[in-house]
Amino acid sequence: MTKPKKRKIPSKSESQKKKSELQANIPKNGNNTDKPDDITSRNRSTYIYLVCITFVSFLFLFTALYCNVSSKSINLDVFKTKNTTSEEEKNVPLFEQIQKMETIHRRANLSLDEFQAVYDGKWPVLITDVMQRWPAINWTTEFFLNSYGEDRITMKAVRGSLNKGESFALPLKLYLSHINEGTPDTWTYLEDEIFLEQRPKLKEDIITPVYLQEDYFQMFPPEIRPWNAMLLWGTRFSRSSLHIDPYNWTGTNAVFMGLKKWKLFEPGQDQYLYVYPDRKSEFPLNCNKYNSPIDTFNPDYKKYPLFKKARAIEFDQHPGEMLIIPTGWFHQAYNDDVTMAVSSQVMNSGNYEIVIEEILKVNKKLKRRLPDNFQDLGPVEKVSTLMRLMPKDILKRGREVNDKAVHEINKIT
Ligand SMILES: O=C(O)CCC(=O)C(=O)O
Repeated sequence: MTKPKKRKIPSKSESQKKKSELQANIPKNGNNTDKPDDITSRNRSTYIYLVCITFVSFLFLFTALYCNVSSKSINLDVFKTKNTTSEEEKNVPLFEQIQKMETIHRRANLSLDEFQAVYDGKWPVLITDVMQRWPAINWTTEFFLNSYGEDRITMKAVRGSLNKGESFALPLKLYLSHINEGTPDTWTYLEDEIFLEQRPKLKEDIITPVYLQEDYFQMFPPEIRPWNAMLLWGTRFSRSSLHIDPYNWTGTNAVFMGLKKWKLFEPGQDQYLYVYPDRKSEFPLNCNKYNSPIDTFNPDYKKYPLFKKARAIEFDQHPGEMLIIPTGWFHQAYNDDVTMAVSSQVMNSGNYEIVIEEILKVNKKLKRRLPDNFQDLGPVEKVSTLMRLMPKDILKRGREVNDKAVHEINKIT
């Protein structure tokens, strides 16, 4: 090992020599006419200047940190919740916990308490240990071909761009015979809301996890209850639009095969997402439709320059993982392989007020029927009151729409 060199301390005479050299170098008639005293006072000014700069830098750093923390105030609040923080999290410094909220969390053994305190309505989460208990985890292409190959499904075929799609109904085996033919410009996507609903035995292969057991949609009459197990089976390159789910519900997505990529946008970024104004879902119990024309996996920045400012959390979802998307988050999925998944939704104590608000924004007749004390009611009473007061014409239209959807699929074209 080489010994570190000792720094040479100049002797007194050497330092005096240096001082006199310095003085000798001061030009007599030049711009610099400082005398030794002036040099000392200039050094003092430099020192004060440096102290000021350091102080201002610290002030700036502190303000930046403070703003960052403030902008995460929702997340901070959840960590204040008593009795819900795991032992592991108690030992992690708060700043690190906030940092962790920048990405998706993969969680196993997540308690219901912690789910409600940390994730529900606040931050997306991938649950990695529930699907393993479902009989559906054994679903394969062969199983579907053998058992349901002749059955008809609905699908979307897209050519050129995300917004140029056409819907078709055809036998599952015909659809699957083209499942490996997706290209970046041409893809097909089986998006069928009623396939599983019409096959209750098959639907039983999916077990509702504890996080989704509270679901006020089950109090809706069947005519207007959203179908709650959409089968999604896409070629490589297939994708959804960028959207918030209807009624602002909490969405779920369980992947059985393939690879799904996601971009999720924390609420408060609508100004960058070019959301279509005034669109409606056309559900019998109607609601606003919050959709964006942007394909976030192939964005057209010329057309949508503000989109550059939007911040997404991006991640892959693998088979056996179930995603829970909080209310109010714009999201888009992209299948990077032939991918099969089932999506669903809940209305629960974490989002029921938002869902009711979305329903009442559009259904004015229902809103006019509400009793004066509606705001004082609890969640279950609120939902049952709404259902009791539901106008008959909405229920009638619900029956018609459901019948039509079933008829369309079974119609040979
Ligand atoms: O997996 C997908 O294609 C996305 C589905 C989705 O976003 C939804 O069901 O709301």
